[in-house]
Amino acid sequence: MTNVHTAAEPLVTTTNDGLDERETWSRDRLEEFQLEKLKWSVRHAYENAPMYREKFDDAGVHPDDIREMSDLAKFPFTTKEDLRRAYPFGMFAKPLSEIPRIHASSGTTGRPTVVGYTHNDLDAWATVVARSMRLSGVRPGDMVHNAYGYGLFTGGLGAHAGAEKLGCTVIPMSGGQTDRQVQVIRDFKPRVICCTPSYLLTVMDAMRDMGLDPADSSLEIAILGAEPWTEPMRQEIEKGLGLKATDIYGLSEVTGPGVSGESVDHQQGSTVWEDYFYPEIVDPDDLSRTMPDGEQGELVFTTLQKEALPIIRYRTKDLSVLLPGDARPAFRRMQKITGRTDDMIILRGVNLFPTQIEEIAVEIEHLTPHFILELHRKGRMDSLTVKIESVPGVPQEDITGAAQLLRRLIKNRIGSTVDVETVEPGTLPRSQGKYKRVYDYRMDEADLTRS
Ligand code: DLL
Repeated sequence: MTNVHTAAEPLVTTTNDGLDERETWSRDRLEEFQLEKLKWSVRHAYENAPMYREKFDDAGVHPDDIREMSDLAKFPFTTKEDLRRAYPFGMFAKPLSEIPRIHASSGTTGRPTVVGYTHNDLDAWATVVARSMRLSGVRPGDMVHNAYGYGLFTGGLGAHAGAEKLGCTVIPMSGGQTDRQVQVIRDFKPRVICCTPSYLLTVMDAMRDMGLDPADSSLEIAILGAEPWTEPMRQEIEKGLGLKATDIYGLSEVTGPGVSGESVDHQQGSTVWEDYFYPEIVDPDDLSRTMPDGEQGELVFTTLQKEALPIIRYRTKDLSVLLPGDARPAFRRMQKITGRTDDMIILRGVNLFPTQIEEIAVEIEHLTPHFILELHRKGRMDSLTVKIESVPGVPQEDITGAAQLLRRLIKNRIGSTVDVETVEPGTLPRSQGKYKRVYDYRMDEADLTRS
């Protein structure tokens, strides 16, 4: 047994097979720990972050009200807007002198949200990423090609620290310069790649363009996240590269990648590191309703040990379901994210998520997984065009047939009538990180119609 230093609970024992002791706890032991840490975290937020004191006072709640985990539901939510209002450092519960690192997430609109970490927070973050990677089949001594972006985005440095902590050799590639990435994979022969699923498609295409068969690469494990992706996409990636693809989830407001990670043996949703992040599922249409495990809703997280930026009941806007543990029985899993409440497209009254289109598109022969969605407004009617690349070298009549099939399957399975436009291979923008799939021109066109 060796001792490893981690966050607020300073010493965690590591058993010889590399699991830290908490990973082997019973549910009861974990719940006891969670309650103790929740009390600490709520009090820490109240006493050191004025926004929380104000919020809790307004809601008539106090840290003393936490007697059991279910008391958390009495506390108000935290939102991205709270962080934006506090821009840049207003929600920090520690002075900057104790914060060696900041990150920020740009979001699609408005000010970025800025997050900070103490040394203990950074260590805790590395611990959860290391656990996630281990669960994905990565072992000390493996070489890890890290193509998550380094910088303000948490992906690059987060995955990097976790892989180092696990005892791997890290290639700090960051995103972009895809031809160079392919060369490095060919020459250094990493076993593991970390990047967004859409960027891995870009890398696969680049391999093919360079005359290489992606299945011949040294890669055996891909740890993919930062954006929604579907089971058919997993199969496409696994088949193309001849590897196992696992999911990693996280968000900067809660820590970064590693809030949960998926077991390579099960590939059935990712294990939430509940000793650091307490998950709840709430009904997005009635936030006062906490949903039981097994039911879908919006994920909400409370940090249990974070020092620099404690987060109480953060509304992620991500839709998921909490499930019983698999590889780490005490820790619940979350089902793969199907979409964000923000990404939901309402097309003439029918709700749809880009992932539903991905699921169908990836299965159709002669079409590639490269597609974007364009929303237009024609008069009073909204319309959705799926622009999708065809496979190189396929005769036009087969491409037309594939486009018709896609249109029909979307109508049958989702209930929406869409336009499908196939485009030449290689003409849509390629992902360099998080892929922007939806282009919404409806507001511009509504303005044009009015003027
Ligand atoms: O994307 C952290 C991360 C980096 C996770 C690398 C995994 C790998 P943000 O930039 O703050 O942080 O974006 C967080 O990305 O609320 C989800 O909507 C989405 N997201 C993250 N991981 C997944 C995933 C990072 N595995 C937002 N599946 C989250 C689906 C994901 N969506």
